[in-house]
This record gives sequence, C-alpha cells and structure tokens, in this order.
Amino acid sequence: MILDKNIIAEHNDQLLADHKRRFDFLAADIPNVEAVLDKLVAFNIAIPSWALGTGGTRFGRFSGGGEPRSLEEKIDDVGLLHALNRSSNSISLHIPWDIPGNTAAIIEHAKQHGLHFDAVNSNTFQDQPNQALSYKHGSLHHTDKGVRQLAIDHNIEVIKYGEALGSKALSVWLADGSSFPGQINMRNAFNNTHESLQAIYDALPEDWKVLIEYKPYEPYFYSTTIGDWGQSYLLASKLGKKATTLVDLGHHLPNTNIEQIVALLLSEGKLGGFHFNDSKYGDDDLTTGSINPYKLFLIFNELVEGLDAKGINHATGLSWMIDESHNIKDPLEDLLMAVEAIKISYAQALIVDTPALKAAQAENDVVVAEGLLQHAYRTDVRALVAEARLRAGAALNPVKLYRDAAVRSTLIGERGANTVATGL
Ligand code: PSV
Ligand code: MN
Ligand code: MN
Repeated sequence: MILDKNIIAEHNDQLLADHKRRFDFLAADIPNVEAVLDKLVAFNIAIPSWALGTGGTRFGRFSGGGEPRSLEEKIDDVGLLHALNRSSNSISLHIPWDIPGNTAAIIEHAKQHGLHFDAVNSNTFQDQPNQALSYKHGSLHHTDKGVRQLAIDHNIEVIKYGEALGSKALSVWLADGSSFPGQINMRNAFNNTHESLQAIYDALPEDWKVLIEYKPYEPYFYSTTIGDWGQSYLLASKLGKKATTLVDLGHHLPNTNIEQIVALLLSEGKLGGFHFNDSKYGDDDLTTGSINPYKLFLIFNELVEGLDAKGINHATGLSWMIDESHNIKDPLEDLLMAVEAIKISYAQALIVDTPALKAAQAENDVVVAEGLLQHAYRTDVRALVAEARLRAGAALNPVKLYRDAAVRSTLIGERGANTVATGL
C-alpha cells in the first residue's frame, strides 16, 4: 500500500484552520520559532525492522494481522510511517532476521520510499538452524574460543551486509551474562568480550562506528557482561575513536539518572546513539514517552545542551533509533506515537531559554533554573511539531489519517490476517 500525496493533502486541508489557530497562538510566544521548526523538520528517527510486528514478549504473540512477511514489506511499512510523519527516513536491520538477498534491489526499494539504512544489528543471542556451536552460555564473552570466533565472524558478516546497503554503524547488543553466582568468572568474561570486540573493531570500515549497547539484566538475571554505561564506556575507550556507547532508555535500573549519563558520555565524545522506548518497572518495550515524558524531556534537554556546546548537528551527530515492540498495540500506530513523543520532547528542549538558564545556574538560583525547565516542559508544543510535519509534506495528524485511510485493513487484505513478522 502506498499513501498517495493527495490523501495527505486532503487530510491536511480538513485540519488546517484549527491547526493554524493553535500554531499562531503558540508561535507568538516562541522567539526563535523558525529555527526550531527547521530543526524539527530535519530530525528523523530510525525504525527498527523488528518493531513492525507484534512482539516484545516471550509469552504469547497476538498478531493484529497484515504483518510484513519479508524485508521488502518491512521497508514498505517504514515507507508508510515516513509518508505519514516525514520523520522516519531510515530502517535499522537485524541480521539474520533480515537478510537482504538482492542488495541493489533492496536499496532501490528503500529509495522509492525515501529511505536509507541506519545501523545494522548483529544477533548472537539466538542459535541459528544448523549452527555448529551454541550461544547458550554467551557469545563474545564465551569460555570457548571457538564460540567467540563464531560470534566475531557473524559480526563481521553483518558489517559486510551493512556496507553493501550503505549503513555506517554496527550496533552490538550481547545477551552474555550469568544467572547464578559463581557461574562465570566476571573478569575473564569482560576481557574476552574486549578481545572479541577488538577483532570486530579492526574489521570496521574507517567511516563507521560501532555502537556498544548495555543492559543490566535479561535474559540473564544475575550479571550482564556489558551491564551498564560504565562497562560500555570502558570498552569503547579501550577500542578507539570509532567505538561509542549506545543508550537504550529501557536498559537502566529504576530511577537511574539517564540525563546525567547522557551529559557525561556526550562530553567525552563517547555517546554514539539511542534506542528510544519507555518502561515502568523493568521492561524495555513500552511506547516512548508513555510512562515518563518528563524524564524524556530532561534527557533531550541535556542532549540539546551538549550537542550545541560541542557544535554537533542534532539530526546527524548521533544515531537516533526507536527500540520497542508491542503485543497489544498496532505496531505502526505505536511507532507513530513514539516518533511524536520524541519530537515533542525535542521541541520542548529547543524552546528552553538557554541564556536565562545559564545565568540562573551561575547564580545558583535553583528556583529560577528549575522553573525555566518546567516552563518549557509544560508548554504544549504539539502544534509546533504538527507545523514541522506540515512543512515537510506529512500529515497534520498521522494516527488519525492512518485510521481514516484504513491502512491496517488494507495491509490485512494484501498480506493476510495471520502473518507474523520476524523478530522477537
Ligand atoms: C535488547 O533488549 C535490545 O534492546 C537490543 O537492542 C536488541 O538488538 C533489540 O533489543 C532487539 O532484541
Ligand atoms: Mn536496544
Ligand atoms: Mn532492549
């Protein structure tokens, strides 16, 4: 299914008068409104190929139907999202869930939707059919050199796929860890991981990054070998300048001050990218901004401050990606909501009165400083984000148009009611 430009134009015409009233009211209070809009238009967030079907659970999966059956159909789904919001111009592939057969044809297919390929992800947390050795007890950290080499070779193969597709980064997330005290030698596990990552790093093209993800627990429950940002940062520092840390918002223990982690990594030049999602207890798959939007705003506030201080382009300086997968929402609606939440937080961070904040911090005026952040956070910037969409040629209300245009039932008609996309 392709969303015709005329359908989007008609939808926008219907909502335009109300939108203009709300936007003009808001814009009158934002001194740098044009600069903010330009930044919002430029800001895109990559869509993970594994978020296009229902998932995010190790219990039952309840497909809503019309899930993509192939890589081409996954690209089509991201194309639909991008047509609706003009903010999702790339897809992040997970190998071997998504093997690009005919690379030239896949690139062309993506181009027709205005898409390119973001970071490629390796998978050494599942055994593949007929795999000679097992990842049951880990991959890059394994006690057996043969298993480590298998995992290294897989990562190098993923880099090769990425090169053919025009990706510029490899994301490495390892399940490696232990579930019981005494199960592993933690020092050896870490050193093995370092040695294995070094071999992968040495195979990286010059203009590539490796993004090292961390996670405190799950699937193992006692230790994870790259369990927190310190362990990821240590590895990234040892490896060299192409290695950076990837922050997945759901990979922190409750109440962790993620904005402080982000500020320090950015300051050290070691923040490589993001996986956006939200969590209430210990999950990592709820819709971005659904549980704690203030936290998301505070993170964006540090990001904008740090990127500006370093003169880094907001849109292209880091790898921005969503990483959430749903069992009960339509995955495409979920992703539209996530992009909206990200852009709202970004817009709020862009309207913070930075000179006033700096002055208040210099004076140690806690009340004024906090008040400035709260003012930005409590400003309803939805009309600003909608205006950026309008200017980019997207829909004023993507979820409404998605429903009005009956996208899901059309996809079910095209693909069937019982399709299940690859992924977790
Ligand atoms: C692991 O929880 C993770 O966040 C990693 O980014 C994986 O690559 C992704 O989810 C999909 O399993
Ligand atoms: Mn992740
Ligand atoms: Mn995760």
